[in-house]
Amino acid sequence: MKIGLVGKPSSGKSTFFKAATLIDVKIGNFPFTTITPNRGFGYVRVECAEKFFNVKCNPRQGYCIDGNRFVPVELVDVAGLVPGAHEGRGMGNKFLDDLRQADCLIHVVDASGTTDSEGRECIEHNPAEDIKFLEDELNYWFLSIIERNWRKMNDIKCLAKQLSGLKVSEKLITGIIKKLGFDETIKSWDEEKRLIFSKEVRKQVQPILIAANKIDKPEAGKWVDELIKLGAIPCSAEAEFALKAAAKSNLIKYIPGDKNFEITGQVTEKQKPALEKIKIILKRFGSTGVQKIINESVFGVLKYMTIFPGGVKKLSDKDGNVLPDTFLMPPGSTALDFAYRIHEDFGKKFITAINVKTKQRIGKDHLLKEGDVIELVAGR
Ligand SMILES: Nc1nc2c(ncn2[C@@H]2O[C@H](COP(=O)(O)OP(=O)(O)OP(=O)(O)O)[C@@H](O)[C@H]2O)c(=O)[nH]1
Ligand SMILES: [Mg+2]
Repeated sequence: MKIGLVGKPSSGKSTFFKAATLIDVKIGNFPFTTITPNRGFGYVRVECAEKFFNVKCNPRQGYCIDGNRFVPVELVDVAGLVPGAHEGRGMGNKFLDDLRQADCLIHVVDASGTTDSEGRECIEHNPAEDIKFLEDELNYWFLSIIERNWRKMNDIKCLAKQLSGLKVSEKLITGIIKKLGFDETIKSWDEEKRLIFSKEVRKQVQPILIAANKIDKPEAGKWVDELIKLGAIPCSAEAEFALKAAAKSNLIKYIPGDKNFEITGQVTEKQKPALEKIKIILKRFGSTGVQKIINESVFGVLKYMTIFPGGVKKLSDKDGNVLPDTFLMPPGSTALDFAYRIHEDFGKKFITAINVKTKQRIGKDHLLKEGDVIELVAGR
């Protein structure tokens, strides 16, 4: 599972990345602070199966606080994109190749409207305008990949090969052609048709979720409601980072994604007003938004689910770690898919599986659901 952070310069992509991963990356109030991409792990927050079984888990990856399991997802933070990038403006869009493997994109928008379309400080810029331009640039990026070697592209098979780096299959292409009512002889498509096709491919392989960032700035008040209407989730990457840092120094107890925090340490006079300010944001928006956005990408947009391997007799591995693993599985995954995901041998030698929560036997075609704990029974 990989999520890409995109947006114009200075919208707060690296701050979002830092708040999610706690990796100390470069942040700056000038365009193109990030040039080479930052990669790291953020987390989705799910209900841990430890609650159901009344045990305490020992996660091998991620962590668990009070029954809230944090499951790693890879995040990639790239350079800022400006209007006309596909024609080489700004940093161009070649760096988007770093995002080829992303399953979903989070578009970080500066909801305060205090940076222009190129990321320079300004007084008033309507952030809703950024949504359209970014989609356009991404669509043109897809078009450029599709059009590479276009002259040699004879059929759907060739096209699928060209797009395999974007996880585009022949089946997906055929489905899109059917949906658009296009001719299967791709050679006959003119530029307009190629762009329409690119848009649809982009929408299906890299859906976008909009993060309306910097809601802690008073200027955001003017724009945030409109952005929410356009489907954005409000957030303050800066507030999320501040809370995580304070929690790390034992000043507060804060579970990422919560609507509140508790002061547990010696807060200085300087820290007090900053924490008070964050409290107001949490009260108004329900959370800092960062966790909500990562969860929404994985579970809302991509509709993935968290599955725990386990056993009816034993929930631990050979070293005694309780519920050590979690797997994020795509929608429509079956017990057999899960077996293959754990190990090819489990898939090949699948006999049956057991839903550990209900103790019911399930067949290979049984559809899994969020939070399932699955025991696999495989032959030798
Ligand atoms: N008030 C406030 N400022 C923020 C927030 N997120 C980012 N910023 C500020 O916005 C500026 C740009 O932040 P970056 O995270 O470097 O932005 P970026 O999108 O990675 O920028 P490029 O790498 O240049 O594309 C910095 O001055 C940050 O401190 C936020 O949630 N609230
Ligand atoms: Mg950056």
